Amino acid sequence: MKRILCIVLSAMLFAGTMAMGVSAADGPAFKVSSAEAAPGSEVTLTISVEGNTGIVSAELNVEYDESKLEWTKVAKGDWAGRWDVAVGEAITWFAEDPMTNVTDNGTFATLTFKIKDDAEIGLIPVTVTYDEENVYAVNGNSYDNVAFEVVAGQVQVVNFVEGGKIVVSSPGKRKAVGKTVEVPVIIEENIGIVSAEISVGYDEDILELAEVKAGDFGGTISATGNVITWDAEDHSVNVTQNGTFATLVFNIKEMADKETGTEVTVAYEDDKVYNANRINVKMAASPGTIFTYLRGDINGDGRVNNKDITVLMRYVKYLDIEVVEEALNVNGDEKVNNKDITVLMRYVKYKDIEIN
Ligand SMILES: [Ca+2]
Ligand SMILES: [Ca+2]
Repeated sequence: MKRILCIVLSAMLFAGTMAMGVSAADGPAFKVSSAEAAPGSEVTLTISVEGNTGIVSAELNVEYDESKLEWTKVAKGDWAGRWDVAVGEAITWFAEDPMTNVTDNGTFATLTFKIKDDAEIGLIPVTVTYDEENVYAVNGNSYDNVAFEVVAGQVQVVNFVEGGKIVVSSPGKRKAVGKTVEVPVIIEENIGIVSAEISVGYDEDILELAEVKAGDFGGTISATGNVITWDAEDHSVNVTQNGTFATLVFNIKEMADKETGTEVTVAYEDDKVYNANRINVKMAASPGTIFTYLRGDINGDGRVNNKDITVLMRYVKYLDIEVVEEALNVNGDEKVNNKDITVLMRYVKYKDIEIN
């Protein structure tokens, strides 16, 4: 009998998508909502009433696949009256006043299920059934059955969970061509991972990835080319901390666009970031931007020449001209003053010293 019911339900579900919109408008319906989650997690579904023409009682049986779902909680809905709700039992409601039909729509009950750890990826139908004698309205002294359509819901079992962010930091200041820049890759709002393989993207004409330093996540971390691989010490225990995952050290080879800088991105394949249950973790990834400058290029035109000396002289005297601030302190001491002008003059003319 149960097997037959299952087949009938599957068929209903198949036709469900097309029939759904129509059914609600046509007349009274019990509608089960749908949800999506990974094995091991909980989902909450509602049984709602639509198109109610008036009833004084309803008793619904919850139908689901017990090999894939574990029913963990049930809560009564919005209506006043007498309720009898318990996990694994039929949900029973009687109107407060047996003489007055309730015509409200809305939530009849809320069901919580845990998706079993070994549930396969796919759809699990969840629906309700009722004995026609158990859903009825009052008409004077007679209690008449009311036919409700049932719209099944479903739990979509997926192999991923969403949460957390991988953020590439952006250095606050412009960095000089020829020097190195450290770019921390930060994990925020971590929902728990045990392994991550992340590739770093950057403009190879401008940057060269010189080194990847381990962050604060413990376990083992290594880098091959632009791919960083991290594994927790124990693959059965999620690491949920936040903070620096790794620090990228780049050599700056060339000037980046003065206005837009150069981007450093992170990306990963779906199955390369996962948690202790071997469920993929989908994290948002956001890039960082590095702005660069040429040492001695005070006016930011991409060349180092006499104009920079003039602009620096004017800046030191009048402070009334736009400059590349990071380039001003030519000799690298504490101040921007005449000494910087002198050093820049020598640098432009003879190129026989290092400048900042
Ligand atoms: Ca210049
Ligand atoms: Ca100085």
